[in-house]
Amino acid sequence: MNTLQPGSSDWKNVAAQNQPDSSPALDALYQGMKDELLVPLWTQIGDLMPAHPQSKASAHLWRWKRLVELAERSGHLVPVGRGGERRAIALANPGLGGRPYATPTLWAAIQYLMPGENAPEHRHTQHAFRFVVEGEGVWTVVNGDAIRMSRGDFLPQGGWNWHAHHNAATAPMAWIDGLDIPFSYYTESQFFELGRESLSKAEMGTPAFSRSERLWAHPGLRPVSQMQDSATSPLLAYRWVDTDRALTEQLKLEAEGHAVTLSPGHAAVRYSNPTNGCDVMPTIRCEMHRLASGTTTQPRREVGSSVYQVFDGQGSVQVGKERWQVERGDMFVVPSWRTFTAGCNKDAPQLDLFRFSDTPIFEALHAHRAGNP
Ligand code: 1HN
Repeated sequence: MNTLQPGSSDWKNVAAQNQPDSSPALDALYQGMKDELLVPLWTQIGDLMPAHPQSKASAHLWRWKRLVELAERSGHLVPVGRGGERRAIALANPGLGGRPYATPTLWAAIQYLMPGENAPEHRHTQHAFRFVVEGEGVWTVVNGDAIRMSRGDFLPQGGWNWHAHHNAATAPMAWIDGLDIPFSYYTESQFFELGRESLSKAEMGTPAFSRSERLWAHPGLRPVSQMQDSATSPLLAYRWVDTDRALTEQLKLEAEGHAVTLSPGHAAVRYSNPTNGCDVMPTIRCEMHRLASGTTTQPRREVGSSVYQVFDGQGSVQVGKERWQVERGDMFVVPSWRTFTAGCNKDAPQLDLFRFSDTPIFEALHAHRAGNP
């Protein structure tokens, strides 16, 4: 008897329906399929077509203190240069079989450079960005344009651009890298080339602002010589002073009675490509969220995965059934369709959360769903 209504997706009850009784003939049939590398749909449909995303990735938290400590030890023990290319240490989600993947689509790592060190030039089709939670002194050089990296700065770096890094300071520096490596890996779409081992003296300079910022970092003003839209942002650094001011003004406007926040006390900005207003890269969305003291976000779930880094403050976050107290630098993963809520502690002035996600992939494919559960 069929007790299930149209619209139901309860495989547990329905999967046993209309299955043949076991018999030697049936066993022989299934063995015959196995020998020919064939699989019948009727024994597997519940796994192939779950009612909603069932992520293999876990909600997991990495403490910044531990990341920095291990990066520092690597700085003393492991040279950086051609071959290994980068002193980057990846978050390996415990649900993803030990691969260096934070989520099924996203790579996240802490990278570390000692004073005077250079990471050699190369390029890859994977899109990347750097985000700086503390420190300064490193310049990343993209197509010969040296870009300063300081606390709170966000530096997108679209695929297939040459890039190298150099630490011009007297102290080590750490930052985080985000890339779409797992996405490129599973879709087998990646290319890579080595560049020069060392840059010219001019490229090793330490300008306060890159050529890209001098051309593009003027709000609402586009160089008229640059009317061709680009899939990745030509602006290669989004500075903390600007991000901070945008968030501060959103909360001030809210206090003045204007409905500009996502929910009470929850301001957010998305880093966007000044040529088309879209995400800074075709595969990765990056945002900064600020929660006012004592406020909480609306619970939310969506298709696709995110990685967060606490930029500042203290708060509590809940991902599905997991709940953590978090502080500066801590990183955590929100798997696809897992309900996420964050709150700023009452005794903290605010909680700033940097977030990156694979949402643009699903939006481009019309496969994105989101909601308040
Ligand atoms: C890479 O080129 C960087 O340029 C960071 O800093 C992380 C992970 C895998 C492959 C290349 C960088 C990377 C990477």
